[in-house]
Amino acid sequence: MKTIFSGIQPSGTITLGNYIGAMRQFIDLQDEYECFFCIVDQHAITVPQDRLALRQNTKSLAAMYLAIGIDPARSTLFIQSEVPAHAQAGWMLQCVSYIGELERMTQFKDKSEGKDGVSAGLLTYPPLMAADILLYKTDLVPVGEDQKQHLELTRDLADRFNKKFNDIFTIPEVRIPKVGARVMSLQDPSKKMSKSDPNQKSFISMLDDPKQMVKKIKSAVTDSEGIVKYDKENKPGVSNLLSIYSILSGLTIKEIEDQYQGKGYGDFKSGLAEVVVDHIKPIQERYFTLMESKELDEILDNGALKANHIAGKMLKKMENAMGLGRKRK
Ligand code: ATP
Ligand code: LTN
Repeated sequence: MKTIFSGIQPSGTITLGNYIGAMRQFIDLQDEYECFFCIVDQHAITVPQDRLALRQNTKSLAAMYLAIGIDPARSTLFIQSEVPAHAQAGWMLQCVSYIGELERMTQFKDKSEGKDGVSAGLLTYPPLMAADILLYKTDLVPVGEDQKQHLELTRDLADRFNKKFNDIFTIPEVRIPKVGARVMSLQDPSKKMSKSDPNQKSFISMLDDPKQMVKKIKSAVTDSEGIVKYDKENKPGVSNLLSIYSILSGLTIKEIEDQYQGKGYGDFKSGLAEVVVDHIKPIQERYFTLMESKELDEILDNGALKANHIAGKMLKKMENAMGLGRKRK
């Protein structure tokens, strides 16, 4: 069986963008692959986090993974900081990374631009991500469009390590969904929807109450034309809403355009709000039950146990390849 690895940062509440771009694809993949899903809390601390909020977001993300349909009997769900091999392997991969290539990462540029006191961790974020992936001999990494560049770097680092030291890493492939790989902000459709956006109206959180979701959709930026039509260049706001509608309802864009022909954005937005609420409500119900249960800790304990075992073996191979410590089997 081939292996899948993906990670999400507990840097806020999961948005509809994270769900559509990444998490939604995880569910079906569980049938065909051995899957590892990680809560990457060490990546989250590359920007300032409140201690209590980080803990809460970590637990909440674990419950959300399960609520959307991750099955702990088939997939391994764990917290990155509970598997020390990630940070150890991340360090080794930092030592085979070049500063120049890290500075070229657009996520680094976006998150550091105009900021004082940018952490070194923000720059060395990608080799830690490469460690996450490479420790599990991952074949495929399902992510949203914004992570493509990090995946390319991961492949370069794996290849460089294999050639320089020993041929131990599998070179992973990226898997980006055909539709919904980049859900845009509701307030600025030129920017991706992001859970750490300070403007709450720009994203729909998977935990927003239905009234909030309706309100946010109603105030989403569109244009003055009043025609429901997909045109990414000239009508980015409407096109973004159409994509969300299509993905969650299963209708084609054309079917939705036909349905709202001659109607204004008011009707279209009401229809979309209904689709979004109907889709998210059952997920929220499962989420709240899980947050109350003891099951969550047990699942994370088991996940960490399994991940430590597998990652520990690859870490030893890496140390042997680089000559760290004494030779071990
Ligand atoms: P942050 O705002 O803290 O950077 P984020 O919302 O961008 O967080 P991540 O934790 O970095 O989310 O990403 C989790 C997964 O969701 C990744 O696979 C990423 O590609 C995907 N993703 C994030 N935002 C979007 C989006 N707007 N559309 C589609 N996929 C997305
Ligand atoms: N960088 C990713 C989160 C992430 C990840 C990973 C995704 C960390 N490690 C390993 C896939 C595989 C992000 O910001 N979305």
